[in-house]
Amino acid sequence: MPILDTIGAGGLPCLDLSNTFGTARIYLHGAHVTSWSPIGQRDVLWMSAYSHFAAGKPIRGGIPLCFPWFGGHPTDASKPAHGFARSMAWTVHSRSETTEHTTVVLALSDSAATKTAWPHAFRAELTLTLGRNLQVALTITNTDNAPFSFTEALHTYFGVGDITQTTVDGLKGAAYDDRAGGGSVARTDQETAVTFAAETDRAYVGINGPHIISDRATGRCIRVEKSGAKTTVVWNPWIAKSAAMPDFGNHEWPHMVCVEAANAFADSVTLQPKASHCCATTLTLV
Ligand code: TA6
Repeated sequence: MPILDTIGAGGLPCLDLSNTFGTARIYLHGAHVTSWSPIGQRDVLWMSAYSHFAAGKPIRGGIPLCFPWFGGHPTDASKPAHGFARSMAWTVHSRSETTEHTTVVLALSDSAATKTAWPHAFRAELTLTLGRNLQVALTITNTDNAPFSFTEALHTYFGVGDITQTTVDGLKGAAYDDRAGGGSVARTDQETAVTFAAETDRAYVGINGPHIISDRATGRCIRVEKSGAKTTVVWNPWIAKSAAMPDFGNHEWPHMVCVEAANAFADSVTLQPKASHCCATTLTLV
């Protein structure tokens, strides 16, 4: 089954994967997965109709890669939110196909440009595997001669019929940082499942999942599994925050939810020289 080199939106190069289980698209820009459609199903991932597709700008939707920091830069607000990995050109490292999986690996290494933002030598590999489910894995290797620490996320946007009829489970009893409205309030999740009635921006640390997204408006359920990811972030911008984003349509917020496999806040990762760490998520339509 083919892995086709093609030109996507904005004239950006991408790879289109297809096999008996479905199709997926990944852009070399940001190693950004923008589409996953299991056979006979509509896309599981959400994309804004207003997304940029341009060098240096992140794509809005799909699976943005947040690295080497999650959220705002810890000390320098002039640096890009969620790090630089999602706005840089990656290269194709390898492709492979079996009867069960179609796999591509994209790579990004340190450069003069990355070192101005983050003074460390690293190699990042993004492995996309299309099979009965979708697996996305971000492996970071310390190629420097001193330890470094980073935070990261596979910032997955899921398409839903109506956020007000959508729930996310697997978080009951867990502590989280309520970041809605730009705040930071420590809370404990008392709900059987997260429901949405306003801007929702929650970071749960030390949580393994899995999580089920139940989209009652369409009857769809998506299982989100994580490995090497101790943080789960749940986000919907709601009305005001989405209206403030030029690459996010004013009427798009009811149709998406982010459930992110991450290592952020207290879950930051420290790597010794030559060590590697893999943060992965497996998405399954159930
Ligand atoms: O993961 C949730 C979050 O950190 C929100 O606070 C919001 O900023 C979102 O990421 C999107 O960030 P972006 O830089 O892609 O607009």
